[in-house]
Amino acid sequence: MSRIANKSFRAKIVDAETAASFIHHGDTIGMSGFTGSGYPKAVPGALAARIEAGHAAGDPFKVRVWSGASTGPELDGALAKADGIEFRMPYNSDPIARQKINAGEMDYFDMHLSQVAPMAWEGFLGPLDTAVIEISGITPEGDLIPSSSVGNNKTWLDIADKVILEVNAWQTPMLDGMHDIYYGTALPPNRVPIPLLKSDDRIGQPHFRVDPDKVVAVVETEAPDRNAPFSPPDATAEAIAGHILEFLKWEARRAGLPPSLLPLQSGVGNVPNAVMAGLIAAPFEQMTAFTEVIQDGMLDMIESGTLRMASATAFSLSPDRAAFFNDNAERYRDKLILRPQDISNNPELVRRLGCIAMNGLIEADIYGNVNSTHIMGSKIQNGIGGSGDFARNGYLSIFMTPSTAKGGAISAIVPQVSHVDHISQDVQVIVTEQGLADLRGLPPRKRADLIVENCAHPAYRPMLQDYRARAASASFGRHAPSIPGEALSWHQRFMDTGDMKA
Ligand code: 0RQ
Repeated sequence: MSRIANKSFRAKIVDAETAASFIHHGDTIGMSGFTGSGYPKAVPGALAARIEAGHAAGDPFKVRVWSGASTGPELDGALAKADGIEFRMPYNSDPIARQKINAGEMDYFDMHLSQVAPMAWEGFLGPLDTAVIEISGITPEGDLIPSSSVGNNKTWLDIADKVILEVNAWQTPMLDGMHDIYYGTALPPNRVPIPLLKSDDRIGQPHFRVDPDKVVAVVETEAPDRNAPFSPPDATAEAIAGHILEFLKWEARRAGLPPSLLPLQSGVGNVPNAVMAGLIAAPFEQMTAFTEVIQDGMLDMIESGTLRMASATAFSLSPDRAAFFNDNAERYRDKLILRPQDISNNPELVRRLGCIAMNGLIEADIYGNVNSTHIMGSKIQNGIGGSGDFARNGYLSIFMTPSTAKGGAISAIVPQVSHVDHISQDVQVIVTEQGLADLRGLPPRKRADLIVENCAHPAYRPMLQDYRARAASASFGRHAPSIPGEALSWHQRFMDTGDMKA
């Protein structure tokens, strides 16, 4: 049965090539997609082919691409490979796009994910020519049933001049009803409180509205999301998860938190997934998540009954779990809510609910500043994503990492971070497989004591102790002692020799 229940939209069905012909050099395109789910799968490839043909004919064809967060190889990968992206925002994990950005061939604007939609509305980012949005169906009334991610789709549909829809029949029809699209946002000075008091509150409607006159093409697809497998937790991930669970149990007793704790936010990746796995056995019950992405670990927590419900903006599942979800979506219908990312990550809501934010990091310094994005200070890995939205505003902000990278050649704890995403005031707890540092209420030198003793790898701990001892007497000031000429020398040494120790 067709997913397009509206006659006038059915009349707009075309192939991907025809749809892509509506996009021109210099256009800005608002793509759907968030952490590899719900991104358009056909039009970007057809656009990449058009761009390649244009380049072959000497035509300088490039577009500006906005999205929710990361997408998939059929979108960022295909367009980057075709040298078709002039500018990209706000989050990317595609390896080809990453290589072009780091080669200085593609502009990239990395920003907090909750701020993208408001900033687009405010007009700072310029006009949006075309929205290309994956949906899972169209109702008889012409409303759009969202797909496996919501991201910025509501905003792109509202502000774009033209709209291209991809209706993906691979997505389970059971998604219908899981979304909560809030249409109450306004710009200052007309903003009002967002009426959400609990993770499971529904404050919007299940479908997107779209002005049918703007819809220039509808493309039918049947293709899976980019679902990446998680590696089973290794000893490092299990140790990190263990420290966090002990800490959460202690914190729950100390602060008299309820058995359901507080709403969880968990970043993407193997380690946060391992923490979720660990929570299944923890003595918490009826927990909720108010987070960005629903990953395998959260589905497992729901299956086990530990997690009552999860609110997010997207799925980020392994292929096995995605297939399982598609086959069993019915039983998750009252347990999952997908919202626009300006709501799922909204600082007002994160602060009100008191989320427990748990995110990965690239490196942290002895004072607790965190670098989540740039390797050696200059090479972007992914982007800040939603980590800042949650870290600054949560009840607790936990950052986790293995204590070393690149087989031990890099320490994740350094004298000074080579790039700052999260200032020390936004970083309350740092965890490695070595241990956990609860930094709340501590001045810089005491923070450094804990981070070096509890989190640094033994191979680097004496080097950090030596740096601190010398900084204690050589520093210009004694509040947060440092030796500026030496603070980044570890990074320079790695770039020169391939090892921070050598
Ligand atoms: O590179 O694959 O080339 O070896 O960085 O590191 O260990 O695989 O860790 O996948 O958990 O990612 C911070 C990037 C961690 C992620 C970050 C190298 C390492 C490897 C990846 P290789 P791992 P993870 C919600 C929250 C920002 C967004 C965010 C991230 C690669 O967590 O993107 O939090 N966070 N969003 O070798 C040099 C170091 C390194 C290092 C790791 N100290 N120096 N290289 N690497 N540490 C989700 C969203 O917002 C969508």
